[in-house]
Amino acid sequence: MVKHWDLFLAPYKQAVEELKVKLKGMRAQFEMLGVHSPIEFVTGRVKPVASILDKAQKKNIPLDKLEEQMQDIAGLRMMCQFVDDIKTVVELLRKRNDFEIVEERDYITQKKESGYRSYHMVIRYPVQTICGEKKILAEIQIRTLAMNFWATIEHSLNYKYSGRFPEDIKVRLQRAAEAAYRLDEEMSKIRFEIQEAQAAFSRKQDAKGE
Ligand code: 0O2
Repeated sequence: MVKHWDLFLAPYKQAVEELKVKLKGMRAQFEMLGVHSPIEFVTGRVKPVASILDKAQKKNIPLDKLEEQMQDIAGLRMMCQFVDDIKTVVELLRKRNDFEIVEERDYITQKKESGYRSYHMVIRYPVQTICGEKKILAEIQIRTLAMNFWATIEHSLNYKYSGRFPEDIKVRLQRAAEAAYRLDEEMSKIRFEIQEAQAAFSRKQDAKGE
């Protein structure tokens, strides 16, 4: 018998799979044109049931209101090399007509107290099912590789300490966030040298037929 959660999560799974193909397709198009891709890689996941229940409890979301009130059951991440690429990706997403943008949260100009930086876009995405169209909410997080490195480490520590970090770890994480910010700044300054080197490298690979 299909379980209740499987039924509930099915459209979210479908949305994540479809959006992964579509967003990865954007990168492939840049590659095909032989120009710098603002998208380095794309990942996606459906929030595990235990995390859904956890978040619902923390944010006082009734289980029968998950569809409207939990925006990141379907989650996509787009990683970029440079901070400026994030803007390009956001613009590209705004131009699409296969979903509607519900909300945008800029944690890059307004970083979170933890040190977290990322650009969040909440979308309403239509999933085609055998019972008709179902619109679900999904969250796209757009961030640099450095932002992603920090967030991934912080997320696993958060899990270990259940969000209650010892003071020294909290301070170190904030310092690490500063370092990630400076790394992004430094990389932006030598962006054109990096891109030239990458273009030369890929031309060489193409010539070798790789
Ligand atoms: P998971 O495991 O990634 O799914 P809130 O959760 O209250 O801060 P809200 O309304 O859910 O806020 O929206 P927000 O902050 O735009 O998006 C929440 C998601 O952003 C989180 O999902 C994380 O993925 C990411 N995020 C937000 N703040 C932080 C942070 O300080 N550190 C890290 N590592 N990630 C963050 P979940 O459900 O927390 O977790």
